[in-house]
Amino acid sequence: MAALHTHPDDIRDLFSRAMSDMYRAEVPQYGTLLELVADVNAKTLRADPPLRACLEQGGELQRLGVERHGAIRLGTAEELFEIRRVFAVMGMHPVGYYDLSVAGVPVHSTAFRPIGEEALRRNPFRVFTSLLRLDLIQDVALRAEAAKILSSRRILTERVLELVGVFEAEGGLTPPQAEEFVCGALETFRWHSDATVGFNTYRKLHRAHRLIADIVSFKGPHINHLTPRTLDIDAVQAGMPLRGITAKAVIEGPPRRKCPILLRQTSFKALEEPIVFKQNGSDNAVGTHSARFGEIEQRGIALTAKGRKLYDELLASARRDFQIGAAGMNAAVYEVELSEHFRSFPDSWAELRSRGLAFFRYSATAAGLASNRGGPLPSCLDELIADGFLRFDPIVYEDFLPVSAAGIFQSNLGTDEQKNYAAQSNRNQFEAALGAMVHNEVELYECAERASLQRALKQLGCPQIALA
Ligand code: OOG
Ligand code: NI
Repeated sequence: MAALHTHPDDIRDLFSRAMSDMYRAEVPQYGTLLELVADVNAKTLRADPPLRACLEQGGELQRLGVERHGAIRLGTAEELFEIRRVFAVMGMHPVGYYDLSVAGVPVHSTAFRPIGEEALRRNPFRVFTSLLRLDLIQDVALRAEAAKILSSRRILTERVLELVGVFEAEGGLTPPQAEEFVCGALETFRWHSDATVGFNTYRKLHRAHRLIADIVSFKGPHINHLTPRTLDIDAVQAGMPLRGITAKAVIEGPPRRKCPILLRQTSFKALEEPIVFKQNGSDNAVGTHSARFGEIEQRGIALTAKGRKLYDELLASARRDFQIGAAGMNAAVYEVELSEHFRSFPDSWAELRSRGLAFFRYSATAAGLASNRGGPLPSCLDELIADGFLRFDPIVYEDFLPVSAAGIFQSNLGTDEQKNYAAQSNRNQFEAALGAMVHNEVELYECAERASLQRALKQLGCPQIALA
């Protein structure tokens, strides 16, 4: 990238702000949610100075107010391929593979997100991107019809594709090009209240699965939610009804803990929106569709493969022992049950570290740097930490959770729509469509941890420990 180019991180920042403005204008309830989140965050920071200090240390405070993610659903392999190129312009790369078929949702997904530490700090905005799996639709005729409808749409403007070409050839976009790109990209994610199909076709697609109707019936992959970050998701969940927002029954993910792990999420229910269907002879022309909602997330520490295995086991056992009723009955009991099941998951940073369950960012302390100049330091990591020469802070989990994502999908599709597909993860097919391999998220956290440790130990003058 040359100096005259706008940095991809800056293009992403422009894009996430433009998306936020657009979504707030399109979905007023989302604006109400943002106000609630801002209030809760301010109150939490006032009440918890150590938390404030911790966020400050991690460079998190200034990025608290920006949206963390959005989601789209694509119809074809070609669309996924092109969207990868579009996101690359904004420094967003595919991380992780999520098979949602296990939960009865006929899609598989990845998250386009920034990868480097600096990029994440600048603006962490990511887009959970799902690809429809027509192969999971039993009705062969309907499958063919859906494929035909999808094959004739173009979700990107000519100009955006052209600018992607410029980016790839020149290694960047100039500021005016970047602005034009963001403006044009926005068109792809905009809501269209006019369907590209008649009402009867819509109904047929809808009967097969609401998600199929949502993906196939429209001009493009409208952004279906945006998600701000909260420091206290339980407070936001409790606050939603007070502001006239209908919240999903339970918070997805781990229970509330002293040391938050992974990701907790909740959402408000999708809105019923008026749609003008294509007029086809006697085909009825007006109706409604619900797709767009709002979500909130609270992120905790990234877990190692070992930690993640324990999380998956405990969650599965909780869900086996206690199933939440379809209408959201027993939500309070669910929270209690979940906490019970997670008792065996350590809830202190020190133990999460010593048992190799989570990832940390290491740094040399002022005392460590001073001692380094004065003489030899302890020769093992634990001692450096015990003596206060080396500190460790949680690395934030930047990805998604398949069981939680399925819960978010389901609550916005209506709980009566659970369909069971055999688990048939098809990562190869997904990556072939994408035209690239997805990054392995655990490896990214491992690298970040290792790099921080090497840097800190070098500053302390004992780089040999890093390799031990
Ligand atoms: C995506 C649902 C998943 C999340 O945060 O886990 C998701 C969708 O409904 O398209 O956004
Ligand atoms: Ni989401």
